Amino acid sequence: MSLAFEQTSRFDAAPNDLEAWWLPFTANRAFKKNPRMITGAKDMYYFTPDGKKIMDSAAGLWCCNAGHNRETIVQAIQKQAAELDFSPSFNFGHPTAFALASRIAALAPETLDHVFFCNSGSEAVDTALKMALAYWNVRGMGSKTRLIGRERGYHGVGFGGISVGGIVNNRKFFGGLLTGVDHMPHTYNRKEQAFTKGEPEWGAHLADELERIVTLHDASTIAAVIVEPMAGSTGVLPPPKGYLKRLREICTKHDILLIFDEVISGFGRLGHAFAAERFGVTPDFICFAKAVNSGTVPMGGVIASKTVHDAFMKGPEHAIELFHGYTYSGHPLAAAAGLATLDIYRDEDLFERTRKREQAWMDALMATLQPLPNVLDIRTIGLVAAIDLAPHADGPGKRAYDAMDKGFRDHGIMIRITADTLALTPPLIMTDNEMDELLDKVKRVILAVA
Ligand code: PXG
Repeated sequence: MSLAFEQTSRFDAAPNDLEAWWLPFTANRAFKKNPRMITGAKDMYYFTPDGKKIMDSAAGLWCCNAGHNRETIVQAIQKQAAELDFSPSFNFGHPTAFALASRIAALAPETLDHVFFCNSGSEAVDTALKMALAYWNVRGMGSKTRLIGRERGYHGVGFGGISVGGIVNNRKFFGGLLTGVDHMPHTYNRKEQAFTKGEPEWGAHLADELERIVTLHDASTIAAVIVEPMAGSTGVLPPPKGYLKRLREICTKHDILLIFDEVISGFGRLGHAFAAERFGVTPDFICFAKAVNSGTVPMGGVIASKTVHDAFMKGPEHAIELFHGYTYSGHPLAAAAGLATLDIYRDEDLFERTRKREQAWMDALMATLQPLPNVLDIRTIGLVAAIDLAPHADGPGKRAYDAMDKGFRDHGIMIRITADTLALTPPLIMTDNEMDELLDKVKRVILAVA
């Protein structure tokens, strides 16, 4: 066989062969036997290859907050690709990323004013953890190395993120993880909190567990605490009233940095630019990703406080201050998409709209879904909801898996699942009629798996 022939055949892999792509966080064998394929999207809907319209109740994966294939975002990406496809961000810069950084800093709480770009939520978490460690180093307090996370926390899939995270299956296969990590308890208690709309009354005292951990390890060994202000992936756990304020107080008292992982809660999901604003608590870092450009081009980042940033800005001016960064940090296409997305959020008042419709969403959701069979709890806040279903006799996860599958095949809706929980996080552009349609579809799906 000639080399030329071999090369042609290797580049001509059969387009419909599903074998090669090992899908992430997916039951691959079941998928490949009976795939759920998507070939198009517009606003609140996906389209299948056979032309079926599927309502997106998940904003993709909590990212397409402006809805799908928005014209101005598409155009911005096309224009940027034609003008500047890539430029290095080590030692060089381009105006679009600077403009986006300024816009993001302006949306963040006042003291958070420096934006470091990366390409995903996992990288954002690694970046914030590394910045926290390096900060104490440059301050001459290199003994502060411990990182404190929380049970049921999700901080992506990097080694830093799974170490501080608290989801057992994401940790147990991957060895010893980072050392020097401890975890606070999660804040969920069904007996005390079931069917709460918004922040539960019960649970603020759990923040005091941080005091116990500080007493155990001593503050001189602790660099940072990382939490999702609203735990998302684990099945939506809104923070108990007063909990985050208490965490902030304890961190401040002991000189420990506080990181909010807002990869899900950032950019409007809870009716504000950031959950920090909603809950009136300012961390030292915010991690973001996903909705920064409505999920169109991979992008993540960390917003750091002036205090942290300025601590690094010393030494000779030609010297690198932070030995960290990614080839695609501030990628022109991602940044252009980000600017166009922030324009949509502003021009369509999407954060405020979400804030104003929160009560109606929570009321309609409880009224429609609480009476249904197998519904053990519903948690809801912002434009988010999680519905816990009773596990099927065939084992945990089966009922929710069936709901996801039947939703897609029979009821025209894409539903995100985790264990036996259905998570609803629709694009913020959802109209009132679409909300009714969404709840009606979810109701049908829950009845179909009863
Ligand atoms: N932090 C948080 C709080 C997240 O929710 C990440 C970090 C990691 O982001 P990347 O971009 O590396 O995946 C996430 C991601 C779900 C779901 O349905 C949630 C995520 C990803 C995929 C699915 O709950 N969150």
